[in-house]
Amino acid sequence: MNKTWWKEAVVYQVYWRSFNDTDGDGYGDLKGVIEKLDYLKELGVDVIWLNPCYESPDFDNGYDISNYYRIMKKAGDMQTWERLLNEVHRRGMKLIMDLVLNHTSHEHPWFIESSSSKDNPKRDYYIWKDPVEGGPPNNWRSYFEPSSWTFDEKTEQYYMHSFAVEQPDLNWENEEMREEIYDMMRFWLDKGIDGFRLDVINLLAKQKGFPDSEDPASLSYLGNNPGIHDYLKEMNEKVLSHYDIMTVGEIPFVTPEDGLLYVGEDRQELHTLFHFEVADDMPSWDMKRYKEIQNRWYEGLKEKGTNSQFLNNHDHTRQVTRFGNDGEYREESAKLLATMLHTLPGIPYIYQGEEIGMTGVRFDSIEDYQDIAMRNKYEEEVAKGRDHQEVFEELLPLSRDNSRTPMQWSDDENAGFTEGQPWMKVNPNYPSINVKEALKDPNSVFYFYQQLIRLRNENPVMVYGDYQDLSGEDPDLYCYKRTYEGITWLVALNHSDQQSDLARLQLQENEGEVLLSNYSSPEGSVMQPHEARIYKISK
Ligand code: ISL
Repeated sequence: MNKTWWKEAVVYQVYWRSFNDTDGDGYGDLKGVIEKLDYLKELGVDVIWLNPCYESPDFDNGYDISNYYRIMKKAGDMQTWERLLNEVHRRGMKLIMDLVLNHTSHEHPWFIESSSSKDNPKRDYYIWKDPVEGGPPNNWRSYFEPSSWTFDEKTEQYYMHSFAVEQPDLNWENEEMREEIYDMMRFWLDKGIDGFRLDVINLLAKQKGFPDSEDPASLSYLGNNPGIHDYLKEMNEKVLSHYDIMTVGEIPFVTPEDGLLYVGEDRQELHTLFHFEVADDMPSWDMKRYKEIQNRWYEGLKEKGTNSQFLNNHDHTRQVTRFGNDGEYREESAKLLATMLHTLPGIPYIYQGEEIGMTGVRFDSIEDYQDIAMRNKYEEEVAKGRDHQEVFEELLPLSRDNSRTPMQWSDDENAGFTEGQPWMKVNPNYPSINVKEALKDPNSVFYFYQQLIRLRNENPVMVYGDYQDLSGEDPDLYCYKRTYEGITWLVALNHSDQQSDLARLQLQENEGEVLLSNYSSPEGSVMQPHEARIYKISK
């Protein structure tokens, strides 16, 4: 595998609307991101992934774009965005933009024209179908609605939306539309950005003939359809290959074999991907399943493609709550999960607040939750006659709002996020979990992340090393080797609330030097609850 800057990067995801508000409107903004760049530089991250900040009516927090060439007023303006890019580059960091190409907002001029009449020149920029037996063209549901079709009274046809009604899918079979997308991508790349995070990029191609699905709830029929690789090869040939950039595809419903078709270095499509075998399909921690997934993806991509490592983002609740221990061992657990993500094969992603061990929330009422996915699902289930409270309790743990509460900067009001009314309630634990506290405590989760990132910068074994799991079916211990150019590291993780003895794995850890641990005196074979150790075993 050849060496490249993006393989060696640690990426920090800025969900700007919850990051830092400088104008008091209760939403974060781009000026707020600029204000905190020195903080990110101190953490040591290389790349910033900025969630969508293009003009949008904001039904889905910016993932419903109404103008690809303008900045959403809530976030700022183009001049501020350009200052942000310059300030990021001035600090030696890079910026990748989140880009949504599967759908636009229903308020995008293209859709306003397309929906105005059947013979409008832009009609075919979107997916329109006649009713079938007086109803939707097929039985597909969408991520956010019971059906992926909405009837337009004016033109008496249905249009397709893989997500909300307000997010009509683009028709990628239309070459003119594709060329307009490529022009827009060049517009941003020519401004100097360093790449894209491509939203549900494997959904661009639709099943030929739009047949009914045997399992509408699976949604998997929305992705990986014939033609998708043709579109991505064209995008790469016409746009991406002309720039020294990083592209990461958000690619649900794939196994390693399918994933390799998107990110194989011989494929000329994308550089790397997020798969969702954990984030979408493993509701809570399952060590044996996690190891199996990691081992299968390592073998599937080995020497051919690059994976990502993440356990939370703006769509998935905070990892220390969902997959760790956010109570008695919160800091140890946050550090253990970080050690795992930064030493497993793949590019590690840090979601804002993860570096100080921020936790998920449990608000009391559906009124406290803003996310369209949760609100729609709640309405859909209650409409079936189900008990409100039961539905609410069921949706709570995986609600996307869990990870969208404001960044906790200090114990000041609203955690120092805003001087206005925050768009989303702040997690009530902010007085004790915040950046100000973390920067004062040499043993904080923040400084542990800083050490992990520094280790990565200084040791290619973390980036390019082979991987071998040594802990098999052990339900609590996850221990694996990374080897590169004669150097061998052993990572030992005790993901449990009890002590675990490494002796049961017959490892030679006692021959190694402890490079990093989340406990002050890592010694002997007995590991403390949620203890993580990185050993250098041999030159
Ligand atoms: O949110 C999820 C499950 O909780 C994911 O399945 C997510 O909906 C899916 O991965 C697509 O996410 C992306 O596209 C959506 C947008 O709402 C998400 O925020 C974005 O990450 C539509 O653009």
